[in-house]
Amino acid sequence: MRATARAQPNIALIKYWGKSDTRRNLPAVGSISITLADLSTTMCVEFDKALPGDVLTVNERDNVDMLPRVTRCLDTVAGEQRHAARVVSTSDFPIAAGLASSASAFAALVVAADAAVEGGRETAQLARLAGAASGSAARSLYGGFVELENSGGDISLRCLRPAHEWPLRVVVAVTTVAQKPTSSTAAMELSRKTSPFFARWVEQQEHDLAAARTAIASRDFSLLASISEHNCLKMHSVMWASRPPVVYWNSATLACMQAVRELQSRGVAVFFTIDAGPQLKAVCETADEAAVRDSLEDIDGVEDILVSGLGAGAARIADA
Ligand code: 2P0
Repeated sequence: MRATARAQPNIALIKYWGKSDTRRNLPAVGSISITLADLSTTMCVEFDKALPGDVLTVNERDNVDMLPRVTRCLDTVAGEQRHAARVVSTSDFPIAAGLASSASAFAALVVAADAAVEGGRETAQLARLAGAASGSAARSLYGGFVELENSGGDISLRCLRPAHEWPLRVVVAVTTVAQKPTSSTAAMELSRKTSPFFARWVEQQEHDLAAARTAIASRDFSLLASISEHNCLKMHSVMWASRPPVVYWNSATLACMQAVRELQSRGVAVFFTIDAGPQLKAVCETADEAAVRDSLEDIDGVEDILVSGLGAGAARIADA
């Protein structure tokens, strides 16, 4: 009753922000993401009848904060009558800092837990279970360019294009690894309840999804760049206009945006996106990776640069 899985975080280009059903954790909008290849979370789940309760270790430390969410997720995969579980999670990148660590963590968790109980579920079912735990996690079950749709009360996912067909690169400028001040879950609810822009955000999402689908189908980098940046800035405008406002950026985030603008004015094929955290993710063509990296790494306040290609979805791996 033990299994290990590995999953990669994903970066949304057309963002999920806001829920239509908080109890079932259903998103108010569809989203499109890219799954990364070179950052990952490895999750080992072992059900053990000798254990008095679930235990969670994250990066070699006991973690009680995330334990209730992990317990709920394990209940949905293995049933509430299951044995308690020993869960060991290891991520090779900063967690809870706007780098989508909950996506890779919950994607890996459902795959490992299902394998540990020999559940034999299809990827689509595993994605629904991961999405119920963390909306963005559903997308990490798939590789490449992934669309998540909220179709009549349930989510469905599909791969729009596998990674090898359009091998873009992602350069992440890490501006702080401090944990974020407001969780995405709380900030989304604040946006829905108080932001005057929230309804317009939801209304316009179908347009942005359609444009991104077209861009991905035709590998049109400039169309993907313009719709992704616009969608990202709209999401942050919704947050900024919430009461109290939710601002995840710092001055280095803005300096990185400016650097991307300068690269673009020199003809470099690059665009930025920013999630619920202060890191800037620059997406570029392979040939431009070095120029993007060189430009971002010298900016004051940039603590680290992570680079990744696009990769595959979550999968079971051999136990350590
Ligand atoms: C996304 N984010 O599409 C958006 C963009 C952050 C900004 O999905 O409440 O951890 O657990 O469903 O998945 C982060 O939110 O939220 C997120 P819950 P999750 O990637």
